[in-house]
Amino acid sequence: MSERKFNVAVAGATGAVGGAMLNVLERRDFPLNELRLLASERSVGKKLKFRDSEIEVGLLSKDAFAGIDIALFSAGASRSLEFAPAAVAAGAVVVDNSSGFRMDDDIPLVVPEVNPQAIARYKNRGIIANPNCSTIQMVVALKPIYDKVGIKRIVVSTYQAVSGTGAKAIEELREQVKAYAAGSPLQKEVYPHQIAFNCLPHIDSFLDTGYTKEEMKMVNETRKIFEDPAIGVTATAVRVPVFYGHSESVNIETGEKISAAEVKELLGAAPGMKVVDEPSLSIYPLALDCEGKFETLVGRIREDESIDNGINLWVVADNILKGAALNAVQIAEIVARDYL
Ligand code: NAP
Ligand code: 3JM
Repeated sequence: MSERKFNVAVAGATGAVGGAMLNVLERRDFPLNELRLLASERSVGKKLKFRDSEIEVGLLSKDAFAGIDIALFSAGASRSLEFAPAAVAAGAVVVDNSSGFRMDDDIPLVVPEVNPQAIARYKNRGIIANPNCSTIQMVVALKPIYDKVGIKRIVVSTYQAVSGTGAKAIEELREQVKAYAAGSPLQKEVYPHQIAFNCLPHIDSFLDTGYTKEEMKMVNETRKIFEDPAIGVTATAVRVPVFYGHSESVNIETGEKISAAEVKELLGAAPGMKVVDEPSLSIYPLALDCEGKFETLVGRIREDESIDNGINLWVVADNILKGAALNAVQIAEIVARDYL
């Protein structure tokens, strides 16, 4: 490891993902020289804790990136589209958490456990895209199976935590639960329906096909990451009243037969994965158990007896960590180690 230290900017530092980025940079001891925190004018002057000090938040603007080596963006897609090119022009490599650039042909879409080689293509435009949270944890779990026997089709249903919508949604669930317990009327602003004690089959906006954009992110991003346009993917994305941790029921049709025992062994040895699968002891991955963890948890591994070559999995990860901040910092670590 070289001795070099890097100047890193976090755009969206005051948000749910931005806060987790600070936490991950600290936990992984990223080789930092300067850490620059950026957000909207609402937050300018606010101080955020990092290691033993406090860092003042500056304004996200086109001239905020002078001297920055790596810029981590999590301030929404429109801010990425507006400010990431300016960060690149100032000499930074951008790791973008939004959907703004993910499907651009000349921008790599990267999960380090799955396609780290794609990072080299950042030189096209200076930007590397981080996939959607639901895609990341699914492809981490599927990669070893894909490499061993191929995957023809994926049917996935998600159970997604409110933290995926941001800081305001975390507050909305907390307030609704409190109001319910107090017998007061429940207020809703972030979601179109009450989220407490409910499940909403609606994440991001609806398309004319009847699918949501969130569902199509899983379809299109999975094909791009596996570089396999032929893989069939169909998704149903559901918001559930959980604070942290997305859970997914994943059904796959493989190219060749593979047993549940073989899948368990493969995934047990896979990077970034932890098998949690002792159903007779009521042990399986739980959203509550993944909070704060870097690993993607997998369990309920079993054969789908309704088809010749089918497997069912239950995949759980901290959506703010592996689904966003951790994945972005892992990419930044590779950029710093291998490319700068
Ligand atoms: P959040 O808690 O609502 O935070 C939003 C952040 O963006 C805050 O720091 C906010 O600053 C900043 N921001 C908003 N409008 C801005 C503006 N006009 N100029 C400058 N900064 C602005 O949301 P979050 O959950 O952290 O998510 C942030 C973004 O990350 C999402 O919009 C999404 O694109 C991406 N994301 C990706 C994944 C993934 O799956 N990879 C998951 C979640 C989120 P203020 O505090 O000053 O308002
Ligand atoms: C996760 O631009 C925005 O308002 C951001 C919406 C958003 C996204 C997105 O589309 O970038 C919120 C939460 C994501 C995502 O990861 O795709």
